[in-house]
Amino acid sequence: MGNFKNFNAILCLILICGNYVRSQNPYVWQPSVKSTFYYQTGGVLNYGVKAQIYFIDFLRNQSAVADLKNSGRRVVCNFSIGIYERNLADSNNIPKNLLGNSVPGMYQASFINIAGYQTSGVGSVMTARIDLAKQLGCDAVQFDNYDYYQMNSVTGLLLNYQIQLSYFQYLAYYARSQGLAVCLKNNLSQASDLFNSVDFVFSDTCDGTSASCNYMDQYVNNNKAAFGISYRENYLNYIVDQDWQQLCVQYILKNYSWLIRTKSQDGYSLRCAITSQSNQNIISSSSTILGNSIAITLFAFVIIFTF
Ligand SMILES: *[C@@H]1O[C@H](CO)[C@@H](O)[C@H](O)[C@H]1NC(C)=O
Ligand SMILES: *[C@@H]1O[C@H](CO)[C@@H](O)[C@H](O)[C@H]1NC(C)=O
Ligand SMILES: *[C@@H]1O[C@H](CO)[C@@H](O)[C@H](O)[C@H]1NC(C)=O
Ligand SMILES: CC(=O)N[C@H]1CO[C@H](CO)[C@@H](O)[C@@H]1O
Repeated sequence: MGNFKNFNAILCLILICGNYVRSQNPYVWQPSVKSTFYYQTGGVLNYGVKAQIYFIDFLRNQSAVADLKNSGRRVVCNFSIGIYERNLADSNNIPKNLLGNSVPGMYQASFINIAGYQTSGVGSVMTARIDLAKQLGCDAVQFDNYDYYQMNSVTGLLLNYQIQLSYFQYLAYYARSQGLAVCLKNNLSQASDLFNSVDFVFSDTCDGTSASCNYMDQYVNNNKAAFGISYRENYLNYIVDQDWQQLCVQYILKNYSWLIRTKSQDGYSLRCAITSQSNQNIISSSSTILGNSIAITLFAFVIIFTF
């Protein structure tokens, strides 16, 4: 009997059960580890990047989804679930009595009280956004700007770990039931608890030595892709200040998919990647902009990048 059970468990692993454990809908897309991606948070979308996956602000450029899909890209549709932004088509659907303080450094944005999301009206605004993402053809949703449970003095709200976790899980479950994959953005302190609720992970806050990056290891080790960005002050520093190369090597060895870019949306990004050249020890970093290429030797590796 014991053996029979084990046999079933093994069959289950080999066949489909992994998918059932992973999600409510076994047909959601899951990016493979080390997929190439491009991420742009504002400005005019750079449409010409050679990347398998685009992360975009889909509520502000809905036509981009179909255009990117038609060119063979996968599209991750990003939107805020924890802040109110005045200039969106559905902004007025968020009840004003749920707004906390203004978000420092963000134009006309306020924190939303997510406690009671199932009855307060916030949950339904967000599930409607998920419905729109599905209708437009997004492959995945990325929930942004919600990880504030340790910032009650800033938000003016009374949030806690459990409220935030349950809100995310509720929306993730809904997205997957609609056939969309779910990306966890930042907030890596809940990464373990959210592991079964999401399909891949993204961070632009863990940089280099930050211990929070290590939360991503659990994902890659279980075939869930980890994407990230490290920001550098300006483009020239890519060449002058070579610390990004060490970051690249570190992330390549961890099988993360990583970009180094400027904070301003000027389109310059470097991609950390392994070349498929004959020499497997060659590690290269290539920018998302095609053009001239330069090779730099770093340690035992050759770093190649183009811009
Ligand atoms: C996602 O949306 C939020 C809120 O609009 C924004 O701050 C962030 O930069 C966006 N990221 C992308 C990839 O569009
Ligand atoms: C919206 O996306 C299209 C690609 O579909 C792009 O050509 C256009 O520049 C984008 N608009 C903005 C404001 O980014
Ligand atoms: C990275 O992926 C390769 C297979 O592509 C694997 O052999 C290696 O162990 C992985 N490294 C880590 C740190 O997971
Ligand atoms: C608890 C925790 O680690 N929260 C972090 C979530 O991510 C944001 C960045 O998006 C950090 O500022 C928080 O410290």
